[in-house]
Amino acid sequence: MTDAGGSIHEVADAGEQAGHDRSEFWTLDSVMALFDSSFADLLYRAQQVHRKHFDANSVQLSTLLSVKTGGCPEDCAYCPQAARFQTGVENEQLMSTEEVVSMARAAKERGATRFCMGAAWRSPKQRDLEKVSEMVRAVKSLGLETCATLGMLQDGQAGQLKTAGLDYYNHNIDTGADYYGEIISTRTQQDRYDTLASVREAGIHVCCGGIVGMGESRSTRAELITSLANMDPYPESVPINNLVQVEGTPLHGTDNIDPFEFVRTIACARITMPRAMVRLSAGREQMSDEIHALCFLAGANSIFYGDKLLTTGNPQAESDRQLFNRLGLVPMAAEDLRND
Ligand code: SAM
Ligand code: DTB
Ligand code: SF4
Repeated sequence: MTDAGGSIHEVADAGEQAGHDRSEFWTLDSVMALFDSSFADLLYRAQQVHRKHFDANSVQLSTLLSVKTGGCPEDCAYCPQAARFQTGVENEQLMSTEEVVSMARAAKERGATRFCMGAAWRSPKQRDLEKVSEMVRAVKSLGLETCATLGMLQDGQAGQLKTAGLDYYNHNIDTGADYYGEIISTRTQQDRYDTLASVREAGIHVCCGGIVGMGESRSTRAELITSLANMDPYPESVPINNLVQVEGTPLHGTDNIDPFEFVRTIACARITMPRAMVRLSAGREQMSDEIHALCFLAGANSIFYGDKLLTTGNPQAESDRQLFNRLGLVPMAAEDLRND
């Protein structure tokens, strides 16, 4: 044990017992104690929690597609799709349902069980929401789980997506409240919580996480995890992104996060949100096989699978298959996914 003494075990048990229906309240100090514990203690604890709730050798595969790329009016300092930054990302129109379905079919054939459609919008216009609803309906009918990330939703829009068959809505709080203003000025974190509340109310599963490696402190990372874990209930899916640095964005040139600190962030997410799918998200292309393996040991049980994220690269599907073989990991079968 480390200086954190028994506290790492006590705080972890509290969250674990909370199950998924009743969220335990996590203090920033208790999450900081997790971050500050020794790497071995933290990973041991994360594995105990992981193995209690999941098959630790099974990883869920989600494929992303940018259905509307570029030209976004927001100013998220990490994002290559913000119109105000010169990043070379072309501004494209909303894709047709036929194109989306053919990409979804290919993703399913490669083994993905969830298909996530992303749009570079501050919030969707009503006529665009209707088009995306049509895409959701078509993708769902292929037997895939559906996810969308379209920005802030107005009254009634989440309900429409639910009716179309949307299983998950991705909307990230991105970073700790103390650092949020350094990253985005065109919408507040409260705006994000409001959208998340309407998603919950509509009965859609919440996919909500953040980005690390944006120059934030450990305490900001702990604050991000604390805020996610204290949502009641906490999100069903928690994407942990490592900043993909894109030339032309304000965050290009930021010091990279220590890879072990990234692994610690995954472990803290697993311990505080025991039943969530913790997704090792953006940044895998820049990550070694060894750090991938540590992330899986730390409780990550989902990845974005396929050669592209939204506008940036992701490892080739074949190289992920090889990594899975080397580690004895298997893709999570569709029938093992939640069906509530
Ligand atoms: N426009 C919508 C929104 O922001 O809610 C949906 C698409 S947006 C690209 C989805 C998420 O991708 C962001 O919330 C952010 O967490 C993540 N993201 C965007 N650019 C990233 C980057 N360069 N590195 C890591 N994650 C990124
Ligand atoms: C999430 O948390 N990460 C994904 C998904 N949700 C939509 C997006 C990552 C985007 C990385 C930068 C890009 O490819 O444009
Ligand atoms: Fe727009 Fe989303 Fe990128 Fe922010 S993260 S600039 S809202 S596409």
